[in-house]
Amino acid sequence: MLDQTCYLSFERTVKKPMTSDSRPRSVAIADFNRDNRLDIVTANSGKDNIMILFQNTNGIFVNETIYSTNIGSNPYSIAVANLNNDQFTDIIVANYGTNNIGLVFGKENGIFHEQITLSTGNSRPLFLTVNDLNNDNKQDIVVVHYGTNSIGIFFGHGNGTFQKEVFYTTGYDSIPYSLVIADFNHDKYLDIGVANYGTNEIMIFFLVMSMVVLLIQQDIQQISIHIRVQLVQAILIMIILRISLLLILVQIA
Ligand SMILES: [Ca+2]
Ligand SMILES: [Ca+2]
Ligand SMILES: [Ca+2]
Ligand SMILES: [Ca+2]
Repeated sequence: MLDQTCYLSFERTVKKPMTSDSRPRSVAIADFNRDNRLDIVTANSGKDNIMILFQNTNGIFVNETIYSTNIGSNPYSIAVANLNNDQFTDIIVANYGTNNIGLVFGKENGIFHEQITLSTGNSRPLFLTVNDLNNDNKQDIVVVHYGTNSIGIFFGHGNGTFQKEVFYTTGYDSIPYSLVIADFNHDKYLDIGVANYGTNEIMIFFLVMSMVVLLIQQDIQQISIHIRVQLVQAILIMIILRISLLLILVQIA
């Protein structure tokens, strides 16, 4: 019988020195110049910029290019996605210091436009991720607001523009730090799990029929009970919506 155990072995590459005091806080990967080799982008909180490192044929990261996220921006979190459905990957960055989300659109292979921004008020955006939450094949940006104890969603139009941010509170003193997106209850709608540093809890927002429904979840082992309660609520909402629609139709008729 064959031994099917896999053994992983990692070899450290040559250390890539970054600019001193760059204070990288977040990293993402994509093939920005479309040469079939993954490249790296970092959010340099100490230098108020993002830096792209392109991987060469030897697996070494070279030719760094820098794009400013503006003075005092303190970029803390970074993600990559194609926001406007062209052939170029775009970069999305949470600018903690200037309370906005920076959008850096790809212009041609490995070259980007200057950053444009979406304001998040005075919320201190600490973390972000990108996904299609409402299943319309248009990427949405989900942000953790450290300063206002909330998360926010910018629903995308698919052309690089976004709806006004929608906020959902994570509770008094919750101090959210991070989030993850997955379909926790297997209902084909993506859900959001938030790490609340201040209140020592994981909070899950279940998405139901394109509406975000809140669930506070303090004991991981009780999750299945909460999901059942949530599903009953979702079914009730659907019934109420259908009855309302029927009443409106009857009145029109
Ligand atoms: Ca590349
Ligand atoms: Ca793009
Ligand atoms: Ca979407
Ligand atoms: Ca779900």
